[in-house]
Amino acid sequence: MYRSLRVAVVVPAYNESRKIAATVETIPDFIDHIIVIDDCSADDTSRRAATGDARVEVIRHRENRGVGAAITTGYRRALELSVDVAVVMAGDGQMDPTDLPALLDPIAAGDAEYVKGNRFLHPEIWKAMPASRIVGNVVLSAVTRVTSGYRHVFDSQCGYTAMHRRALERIDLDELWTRYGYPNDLLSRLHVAKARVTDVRVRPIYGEHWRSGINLGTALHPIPWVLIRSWGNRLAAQARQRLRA
Ligand SMILES: Nc1nc2c(ncn2[C@@H]2O[C@H](COP(=O)(O)OP(=O)(O)O)[C@@H](O)[C@H]2O)c(=O)[nH]1
Ligand SMILES: [Mg+2]
Repeated sequence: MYRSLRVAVVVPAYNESRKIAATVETIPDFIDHIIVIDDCSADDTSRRAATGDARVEVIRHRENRGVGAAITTGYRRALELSVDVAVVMAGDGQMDPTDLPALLDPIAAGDAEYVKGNRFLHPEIWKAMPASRIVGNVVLSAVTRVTSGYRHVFDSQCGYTAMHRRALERIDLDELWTRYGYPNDLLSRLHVAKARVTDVRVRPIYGEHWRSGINLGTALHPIPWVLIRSWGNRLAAQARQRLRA
């Protein structure tokens, strides 16, 4: 429990056998459930995720479906468990568990329904985040302000987030984009659902061995297409809302 909220942490993991146990072990005691989704890894991610901690549950996809699909599976399980908040934390140790209270406080205070990390609010960003990532992220964040409708949010690619069940229930999880680009798509859908969204400062972590499935290739294709699709979907859904009103 965190300030009377029951909280699940959803951990998408794909070939994270080196990092997953350490990620799970650092999740603080006030978290009630840890849902690891092994997205059909070729290594022993599932086995290593089961650290013996009674809060941990490992769900394995029978085929690789992408990070967005893995998070969707975790969100569904969180809804089944009737938690108040579902947090997403990557399985690669790039998110600092000491930032969890910062993510949860605006929800506990009733100020937001979706809180996302913003590494650009942290002074270490310029040293920690590789230059190519900064450039790509600034471009995608600026475009996502337009496509999502949330003009005040930045660092759209930060996957460290917390969502209240009330917002989660208003999103059609079947429709969510399943691969890279999902956080941008989710933001557009949250805007249609009229969710209150806020950014909080989180620490950027790029360890010595960091790697990512995102490269110039994914940044150019398919992410721009996902953004255009999300933008179109949002404008169409909001036009329908206005017609009904
Ligand atoms: N690359 C990749 N990562 C996945 C997939 N499914 C789940 N993930 C997890 O999603 C998280 C974020 O992925 P990552 O490639 O590190 O993205 P980045 O940190 O945003 O650059 C990691 O914990 C991955 O293990 C998948 O199909 N591909
Ligand atoms: Mg990563």
